[in-house]
Amino acid sequence: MLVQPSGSLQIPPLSSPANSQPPSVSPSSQPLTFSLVIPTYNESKNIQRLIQSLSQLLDQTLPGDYELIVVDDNSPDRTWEIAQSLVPEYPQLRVMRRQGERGLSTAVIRGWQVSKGQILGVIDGDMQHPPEVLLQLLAAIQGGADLAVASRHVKGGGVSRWSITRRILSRGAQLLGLIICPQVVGRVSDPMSGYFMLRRSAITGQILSPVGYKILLEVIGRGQIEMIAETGYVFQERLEGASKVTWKQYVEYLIHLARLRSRGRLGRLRQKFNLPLKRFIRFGLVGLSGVFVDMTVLYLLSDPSTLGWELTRSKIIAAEVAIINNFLWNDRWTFGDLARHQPTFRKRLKRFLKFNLICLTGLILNVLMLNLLFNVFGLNRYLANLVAITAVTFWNFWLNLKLSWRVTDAQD
Ligand SMILES: Nc1nc2c(ncn2[C@@H]2O[C@H](COP(=O)(O)OP(=O)(O)O)[C@@H](O)[C@H]2O)c(=O)[nH]1
Ligand SMILES: [Mg+2]
Repeated sequence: MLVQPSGSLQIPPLSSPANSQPPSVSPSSQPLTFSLVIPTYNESKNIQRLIQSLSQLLDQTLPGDYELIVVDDNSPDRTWEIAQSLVPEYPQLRVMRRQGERGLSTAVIRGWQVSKGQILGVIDGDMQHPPEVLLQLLAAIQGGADLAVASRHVKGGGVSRWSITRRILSRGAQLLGLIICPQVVGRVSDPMSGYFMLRRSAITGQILSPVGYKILLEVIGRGQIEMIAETGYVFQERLEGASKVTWKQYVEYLIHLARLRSRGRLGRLRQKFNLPLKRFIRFGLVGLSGVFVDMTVLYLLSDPSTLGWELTRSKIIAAEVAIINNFLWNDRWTFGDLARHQPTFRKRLKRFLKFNLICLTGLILNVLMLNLLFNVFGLNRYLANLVAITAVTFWNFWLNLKLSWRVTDAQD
């Protein structure tokens, strides 16, 4: 049984003697190619099947050059004991029974701390992550990626039988993450994934400080990750045991995001104010062109000398034509560099729908603000309108930058 490390959550480099610190680590301290950590809590019914399929796969790809590290938090169902009993049959398996410390993220890090692999990975212990995907992830790292993430949100990915509520909760959490901490959450399509691997050197020496479940956020937030690859996978239904996710994980997720966000604040502020200025000006000019389009269409449809349609109907059409005009220019010009990475029709359509939705919320905000400034604060109506338009332009720009033209730097 592996000895549980203590102290700071830091992954030692392979040459460091700290790595061989636990006396029972292994007979040799030779580095390996790959270490896969399996965090478990009450997975007694799943562990054997998982170890069997992982070993079968890896014995073919990396015979004798990998290790499976089960990190069990002293499960009442004695998962650790069952895992340990499998060691004679699976010599690449190592087991840690953790006591006095609990939690998914720290379990993963403790496992990596005692590992000997140049590539570090994690997979759930409940068979919800299909083992075969492992080989694609490994190949991606060997092909040069620093991080390879199994994703439910790229081609080939999905969830098997999730209720609409669960899907909304999951997407809502992702959206919230994008707003609170876009520089971490926005880098991958599935920031909630618990199935990924990374180059050890990308994270060695960093002091990690995760809260709760989302270890991937921590890796992206604090590691030196340049190239990211993603592979689609379908999140399987649980056949045995039960999920440990409760409302507490949602709260922890928010705390974790806030913590990651507060780092390197100055640098990001600079980025924020320097970089998008050009974009913002373009966005403003495109917005202005939209006003002309809107006016022209409104004239053509509603003026008594032209079609003479009813005003509201004409205005709705005029606004939508202006939105389409703005979207096309923004997609080609303002955010052209970002859009080029995702040129498919589907992605463009998705961007367009998001743009539409954001413009709509902007319009509602505009009307509310105008009313507030005019009726409550007694501002001149045109001045009030100008203030409202300025504020809403910022709102539209920022949300569109973060949501519509957010391009992950991952490659399928
Ligand atoms: N060591 C350890 N593993 C945990 C803990 N909580 C969950 N796990 C394991 O992490 C994996 C994912 O957890 P699960 O509850 O299935 O999450 P879900 O798939 O998102 O519902 C499973 O292998 C769990 O056994 C924990 O506190 N400690
Ligand atoms: Mg699970």
